[in-house]
Amino acid sequence: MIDPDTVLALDIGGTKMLAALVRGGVVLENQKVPTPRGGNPKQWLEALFAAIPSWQGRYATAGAAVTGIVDQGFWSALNRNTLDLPDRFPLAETVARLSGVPVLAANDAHAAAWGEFRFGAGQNEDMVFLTISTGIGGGIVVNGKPMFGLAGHFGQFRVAEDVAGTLEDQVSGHWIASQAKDHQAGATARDVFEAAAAGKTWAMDIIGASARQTAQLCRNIHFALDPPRIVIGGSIGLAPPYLDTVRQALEGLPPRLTPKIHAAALGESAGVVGIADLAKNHQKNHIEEN
Ligand code: BMX
Repeated sequence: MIDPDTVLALDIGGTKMLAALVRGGVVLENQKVPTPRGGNPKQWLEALFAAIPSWQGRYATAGAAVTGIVDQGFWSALNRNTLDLPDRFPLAETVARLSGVPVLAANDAHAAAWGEFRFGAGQNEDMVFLTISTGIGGGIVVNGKPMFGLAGHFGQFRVAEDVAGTLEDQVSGHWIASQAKDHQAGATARDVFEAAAAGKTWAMDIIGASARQTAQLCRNIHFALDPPRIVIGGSIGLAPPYLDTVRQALEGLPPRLTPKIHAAALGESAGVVGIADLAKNHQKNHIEEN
């Protein structure tokens, strides 16, 4: 028996892929697999569906939240360093074929922003969401509505005319790992946080440099959008002592000019919870329109 309120939610990031059954903002079941470094999106999606065969027939709608830009259901990379995929992959059509139900596709940070707004740290108040993870993603909820398209892609900001690459290439998980190579060969961002927790100064310096850049980004967002709160999530954003370091970098500012930083409440479930709610409402509105 298909429960009309249960949604199959997928979240494909630069490092991991998550599938979940979501109902009313609650994750009923989930499966996590690493995002393959090779292959193509069709193979990644087939691998993800191969991990959830018993879920067929248990959901009425599907949502796909992915790293990259999503326009009318087509998926493209903005930064191939974060995830390399061909332009305009037919994401919604492919997930609809694999799932057998109607699908809504959106950017992963946009979905996570909506999840935190509706069920997490956002408390249904306008907000900006930042995920510091493989890349830097962002979502904006203004007048209670989510923004889509390129909006919120703060990781794609250019740092300066004479600095190649994007802001996320100087801040996020990939950058943190790259800075560690002279200290610990092959270190991942997680290894750097473990080294910092063990008191390694080189690791604490790398994390500090990244967090201070994020603090500057929050100041710029504050001047651009003046949001009541900036909710920060992501594998890097939520790893201690990242947020405390961001807050330290903002100390001493006049209160009105200080961004209000909140830790994301839903952790790695924000994307699947958000895309599930967006997909369910989209389907409901679609039915009401017809
Ligand atoms: C990049 C971009 C964004 C994404 C952000 C976080 C790509 C492939 N992705 O800025 O769309 O939201 O990374 O991605 O261009 P994540 O994989 O770290 O969640």
